Amino acid sequence: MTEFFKGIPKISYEGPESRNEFAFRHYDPDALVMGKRMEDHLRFAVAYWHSFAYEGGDPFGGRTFDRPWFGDGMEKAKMKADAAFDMFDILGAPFFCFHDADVRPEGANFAENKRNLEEIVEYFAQKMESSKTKLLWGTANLFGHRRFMAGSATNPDPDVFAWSAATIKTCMDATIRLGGENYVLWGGREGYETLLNTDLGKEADQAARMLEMVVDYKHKTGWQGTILIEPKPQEPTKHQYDFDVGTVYGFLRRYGLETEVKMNIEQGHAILAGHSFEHELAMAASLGILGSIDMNRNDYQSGWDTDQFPNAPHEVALAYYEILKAGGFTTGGTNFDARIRRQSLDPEDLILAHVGAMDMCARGLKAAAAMLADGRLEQLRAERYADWDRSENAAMLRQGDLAAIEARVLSEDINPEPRSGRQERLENLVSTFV
Ligand code: 3MF
Ligand code: MG
Repeated sequence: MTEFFKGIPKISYEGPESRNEFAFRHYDPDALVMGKRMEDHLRFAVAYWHSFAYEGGDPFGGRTFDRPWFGDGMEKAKMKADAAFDMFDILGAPFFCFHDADVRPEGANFAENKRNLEEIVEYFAQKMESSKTKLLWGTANLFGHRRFMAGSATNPDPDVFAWSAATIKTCMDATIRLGGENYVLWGGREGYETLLNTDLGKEADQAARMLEMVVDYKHKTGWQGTILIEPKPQEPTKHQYDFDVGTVYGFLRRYGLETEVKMNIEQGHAILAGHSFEHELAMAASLGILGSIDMNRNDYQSGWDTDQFPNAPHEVALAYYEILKAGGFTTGGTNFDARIRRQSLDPEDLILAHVGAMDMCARGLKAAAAMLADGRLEQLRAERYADWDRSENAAMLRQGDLAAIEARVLSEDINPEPRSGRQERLENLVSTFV
């Protein structure tokens, strides 16, 4: 146990009446929801970068946090890992996620980066032997260092493509070594600042080749994990190619990769793309590519990707409703891609941010499960399309053609009468569960 979280008790479930802020009021890991443990439904993961690498800076100000592990070198990296696993243990977090740059010291060249990553990964492996916390997914930071400023896979410079491909290999190796269940690709620099210097077709082909190599490497290693793309419409780029679920699916179909890749969908990214979180989840589910989520929230006034912890019960309930309706997570889970505010300086702030978010998600899960069990929402949705089950209408969709349909509309004098969409009644129904 490091000193940093000294005195903070392990968080346990005390129920909704508890007034102890260091306790779960809704997240009871062993409680059964739809016959499955809450912990196994939600599969919470701590984002290493936000909780242990983030120093508190924003575009207008630098570090505000004091952490003993801040600094260079392997000893600091190991101290950071010690503190991280202390927090995982306090929270009872089943998973964590990380980028290479979050856990290893930056080397002078690729070889040193590789050596540093392999050394710290072995340290993680040792710690994981005596911890319940597993790896949900690993990923490469191909956006922070200046070498990636014009992209990684989509970079006009082939040497950056090579460096990125080599880095992805080391991060996939790390993910596999630590038993990770997924590998994520967020293309933060895979986009453009201006079309004036961009060849969209060439960059798409480069991005596709990189993804094909990732899929090929997965099969070569025999790893059974899931490859996930995390969409985001912009920020830091003016336009990011993986704009949203629909755009990524079109890209996957264009290159024949739609059965090899699923989505890691982030609440804040969906909002930035002009969608609701549940829209992106429902879209991914309808396309068969729903994989995992980055759970957080944006500040609706600033419009930025503020990566705050979720605190809107309605939004969280509708998100888990789509996830449960799709059958729940398999290899995916709920990664808190969220950070405390730069004024939240104390160790307790980091713990309690996660306690509140885990409880919020547990509330959402319970509400979603109750809505699904009640069944009225799905029944009313099905009723709205019921006429399509009539034989003549099913036949029209299956084998009709315009001339035959025209003849039918004329002969049967079809003259459709609009019916209510009942939106407010459905919203009222949802509100009774949240
Ligand atoms: C940026 C993000 C990223 C991704 C991470 C893993 C730094 O808005 O959401 O967090 O989640 O790179 O893909
Ligand atoms: Mg994210």
